[in-house]
Amino acid sequence: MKADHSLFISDLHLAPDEPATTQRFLHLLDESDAGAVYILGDLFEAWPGDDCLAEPWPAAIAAALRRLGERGTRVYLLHGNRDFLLGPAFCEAVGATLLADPSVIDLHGTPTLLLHGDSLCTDDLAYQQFRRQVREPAWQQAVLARPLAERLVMARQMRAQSAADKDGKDEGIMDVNAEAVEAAFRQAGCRRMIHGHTHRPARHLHDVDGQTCERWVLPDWYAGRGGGLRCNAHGCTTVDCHAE
Ligand code: LP5
Ligand code: MN
Repeated sequence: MKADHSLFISDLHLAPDEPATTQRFLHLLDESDAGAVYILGDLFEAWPGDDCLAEPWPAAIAAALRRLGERGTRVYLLHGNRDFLLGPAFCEAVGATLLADPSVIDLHGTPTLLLHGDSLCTDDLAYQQFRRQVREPAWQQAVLARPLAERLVMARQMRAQSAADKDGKDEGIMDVNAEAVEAAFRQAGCRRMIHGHTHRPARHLHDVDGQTCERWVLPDWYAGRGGGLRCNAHGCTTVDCHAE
């Protein structure tokens, strides 16, 4: 019987050339006795399509998540802005359920809104335009029809372009927009939200129409950092997975 708590993580940005981060992630999975693990986007640094599961490294990550499921933990995934091409083959290999972004879940009795977080960064107009394009089914089909090697080159070009664009952006526009946060709370009709993406871990309180709402921002796993959020019927507490 699994413990009655859930674990939330995001922004691991796993990549084969960062084996220490992968090890910390696998260790967290091995140690976890959560009833459910929610991965709220950007599990991978870049996901070029599920056909990369033919390669050993992505297959090993999928297998580790599958073992977690076999030990009785339910696994849920949301797309991030780096792994929006995660598809049915990956979910099937893992035994995971893909959740829409946004989704409201009943988290041990508290309705809770889950998002990756990028949709809340509405001041970043260039990013929102990019997001709309890459979430178009027709764009995704056309891209997935290209050979994997070509997609890997495109992913590198996109990363380079994104890094260059970010250099010229004000830090403020790369954070969530307060009105977008309030609108998301109102639309979901709940008072707790969990998201990642901004790499600014914190617990924020928002006043929405006179009600206090709680917004948890998950940490990224870059540069030896890492962690998540553990929630049960009594509330949520942060989990530290920094390198020792
Ligand atoms: O990711 P990060 O932290 O650097 O910045 C994000 C926003 N950028 C993105 C772009 C992604 O990093 C691109 C990587 C995708 C990898 C997987 C794709 C696999 C597809 C393979 C097949 C094609 O999400 C950044 C935000 C920032 O978060 C903070 O919120 O500001 O937004 C941008 O930088 C948007 C840019 O301004 C515009 C997008 C640049 C990409 C344009 C591609 C052009 C060249 C492509 C050639 C094929
Ligand atoms: Mn992200």
